Amino acid sequence: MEEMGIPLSFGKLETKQKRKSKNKSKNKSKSNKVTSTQVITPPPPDDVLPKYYAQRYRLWSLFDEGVLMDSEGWYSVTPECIAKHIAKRCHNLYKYDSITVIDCFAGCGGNAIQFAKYFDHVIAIDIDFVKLRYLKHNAKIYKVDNKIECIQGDCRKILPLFNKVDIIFIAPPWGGPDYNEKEICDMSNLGGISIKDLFEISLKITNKVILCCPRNCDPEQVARFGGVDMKCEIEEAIIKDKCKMITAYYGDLVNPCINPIMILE
Ligand code: MGP
Repeated sequence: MEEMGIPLSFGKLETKQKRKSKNKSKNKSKSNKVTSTQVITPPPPDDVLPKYYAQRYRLWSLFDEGVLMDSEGWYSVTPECIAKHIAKRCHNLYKYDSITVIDCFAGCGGNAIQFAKYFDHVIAIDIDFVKLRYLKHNAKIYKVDNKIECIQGDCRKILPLFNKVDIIFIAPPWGGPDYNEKEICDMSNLGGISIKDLFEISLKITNKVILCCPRNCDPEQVARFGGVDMKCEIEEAIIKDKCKMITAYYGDLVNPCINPIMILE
């Protein structure tokens, strides 16, 4: 795949003929003529790291339709194929559409939108009103805005207001793009949010919980969030030979064909 117009191969031996034609094209480019076949990639916005901008179509296949993200969205949105996989996996389990999914840290909508592709009712919670506005806009692009209800506020206060929710999805902030500078990312307290407390609230509503974790998380710590006797399945999401993130499925979302991690004490 070619991203940001970066050539795919480097360091090939140059023949005389090749060099000649290269010089020719060099001279051509001096004339500053833009031909209709040239693709001009706009530069990334100032507050976006180029590595995230280079992945924009991986984050959103409909990026060019006018997807909106704030700077946090750029580095934290789930790549579309991973968000789709998570939603599809849940749908395969239920096999029907009329269930409710809550996305606790919905951001600009990468996961909520994919859930809404498979299920009728998605509740997107975020503390940041601007992110939710972007989410609604992006959901329109993906033609699922009628299935997503946005609630602005702290998910720890909003979750207890629900007693019938089928799936709770938690993709918390991991502490910015530098989360992987440490060997192990401690997930006990993420920017003042205790994941243990969040699980305590969530498990009163449903045992079908999903937690998005950084690839340098501690699987045992992640499994323990579910508590004693709770099954937990750890799934690595790999894109082009690299683990992008880890998804933990709890309770009845665990695939019955695998050996889950069991916390016994
Ligand atoms: P990354 O490791 O920052 O990027 O994030 P990448 O491209 O793997 O860069 P490299 O330098 O490590 O090669 C990988 C993915 O993790 C992002 O695309 C996001 O989907 C997700 N992600 C990153 N952060 C910092 C967060 C976060 O704070 N919260 C959540 N939920 N997801 C995040």
